[in-house]
Amino acid sequence: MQYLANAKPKGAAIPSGLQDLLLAVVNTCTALSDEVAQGALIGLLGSAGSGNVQGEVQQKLDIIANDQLIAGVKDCKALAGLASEEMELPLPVQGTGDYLLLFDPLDGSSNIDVNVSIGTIFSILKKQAPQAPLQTADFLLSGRHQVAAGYVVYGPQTTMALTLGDGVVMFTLNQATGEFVLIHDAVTIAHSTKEFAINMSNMRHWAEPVRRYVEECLAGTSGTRDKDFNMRWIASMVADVHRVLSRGGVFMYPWDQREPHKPGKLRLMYEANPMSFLVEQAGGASINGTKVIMDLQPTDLHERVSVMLGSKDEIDRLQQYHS
Ligand code: P6P
Repeated sequence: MQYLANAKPKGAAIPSGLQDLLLAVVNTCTALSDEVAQGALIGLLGSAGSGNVQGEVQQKLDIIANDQLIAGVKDCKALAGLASEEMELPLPVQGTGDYLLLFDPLDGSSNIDVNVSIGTIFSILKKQAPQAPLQTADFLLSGRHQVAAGYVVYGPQTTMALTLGDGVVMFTLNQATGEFVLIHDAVTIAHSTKEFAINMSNMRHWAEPVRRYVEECLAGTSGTRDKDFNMRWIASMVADVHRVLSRGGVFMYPWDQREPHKPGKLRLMYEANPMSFLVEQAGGASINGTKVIMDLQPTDLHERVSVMLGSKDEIDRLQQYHS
């Protein structure tokens, strides 16, 4: 990808090892795009008949995406190890690698069988103790330690959003050539919005600040807000966040009292942190209600978190309601 060879995030070329790793991820997602597009035609829809560490039923494509990402990156000399939503433990790769790759291989997989957009989310951390043998604790770094993050959404177009810590760029896959073509070189999220995304069926289970915020959105100009709002819920985080990055908005999957012991549904390390990096780099904000998500110190590879992200004015309002 020419972009990776020429880009100079924060004025410096992308280290070659990181370039190689990113290219391996991109190439794997290019192949996945084709498989997702064929779905039933190549027998890839439906459940794999197994469960993952999250206690979720795995779809065939979940496992295929996971296996293909591992195969696609395992020879990268700079990759010390990887962690996946689909695997309980991290996988050591190269003993002397600098980077750690974390991913949700196919987010939104409950949508696979009904032809709704799904996607791959990835986050790259720099290993803090490069020479020591890899252990799970190496991955438990806050989102501030990410050196790169992105997603590829498999939808009407296959589009990738990427940040290397110096803004957000977007590419669309040219299916004819197999190349990702740059379509936005400085993605920004407007500070205000008229659009919010949340699963409304959980309304009676939300905490008061979230309920207050959503009720005010629903009341629009007949309530305390100065505008009417629109609502979206694709139930595929990649697709919902892509809409927020593309035209602003607020995406929320907050804690609720259905499973009060869990801080939220979405995973911190390979869903919330990479999406928060992208959103902050595009001028938005991302909190768990009271705290900035990228400042959270993880204690478990698969820990969950309450997520509210998007247009800064709205996230500031939500944080104020939680304080
Ligand atoms: P619900 C997909 O399974 C996912 O992890 C996210 O991509 C999505 O935002 C959320 O769950 C949807 O959850 O409870 O609305 O089905």
